[in-house]
Amino acid sequence: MSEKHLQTGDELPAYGGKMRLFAMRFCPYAERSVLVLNAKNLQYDLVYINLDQKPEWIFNFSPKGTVPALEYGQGKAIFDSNIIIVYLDEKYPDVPLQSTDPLRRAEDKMLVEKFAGAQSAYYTAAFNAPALRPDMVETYHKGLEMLQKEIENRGTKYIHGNEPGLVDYTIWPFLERFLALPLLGKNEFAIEKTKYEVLTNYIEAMKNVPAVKSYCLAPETHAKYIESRAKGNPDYNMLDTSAVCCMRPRKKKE
Ligand SMILES: N[C@@H](CCC(=O)N[C@@H](CS)C(=O)NCC(=O)O)C(=O)O
Repeated sequence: MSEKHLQTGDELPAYGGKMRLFAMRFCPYAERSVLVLNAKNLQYDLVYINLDQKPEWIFNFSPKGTVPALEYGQGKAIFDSNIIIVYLDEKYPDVPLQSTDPLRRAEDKMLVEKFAGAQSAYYTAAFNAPALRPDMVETYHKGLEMLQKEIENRGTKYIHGNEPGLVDYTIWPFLERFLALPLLGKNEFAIEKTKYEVLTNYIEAMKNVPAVKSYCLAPETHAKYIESRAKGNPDYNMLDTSAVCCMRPRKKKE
């Protein structure tokens, strides 16, 4: 498994007999799939794609050339993070990640929907700062307040329950990236402990979930990637080849 992002002209690696996830290391949607694969202890290969110079073959797996796409059997794939994670949960039920109660599943989906405004505000702040308006910052905080309230009301450690579920793995990749915004001078996006105590505890708990810990990146690392993308030159290959399992960026050897 290489951290290098394959690009136009690069060959599709030989199929190794395991499921393959086509991803981009900094994509929050791809991260959802990685977390669910990890949570279910499934064997898989990861193939990273340069999204600015896409290899031709990505379109065989994902018609729009977006990631994530999951090759579940040789040459056969599904795409879109929400489709992939529900597929994985239903196909591999040993570690169930959704409630058995249809109403709770509906509530989880509504929660993700209500959180979408915060995600959009994040994208504008990170990648299109001149377009950022005060109402977007408000929407961002409304999303965080809603999430905090939901965690409080449910009274469980994670949103799903006493273990994380699909709803947690769907939202987490964005929370992970939100923590980078103050490092980019966007202090109005800080998740202050005084206001967000329950949410902050939740964030700390999520960082320690094994499925998350092995893939999550430090805010400094996200900030560095965001800066490169905002400047129009995303540095897809900025991580050390093996720098996948750390909360902190690796110190370069002097
Ligand atoms: N709704 C999709 C969104 C996926 C998405 O937008 N992925 C981005 C990377 S984070 C992508 O592939 N961008 C390349 C493109 O749009 O051409 C999902 O949930 O999987």
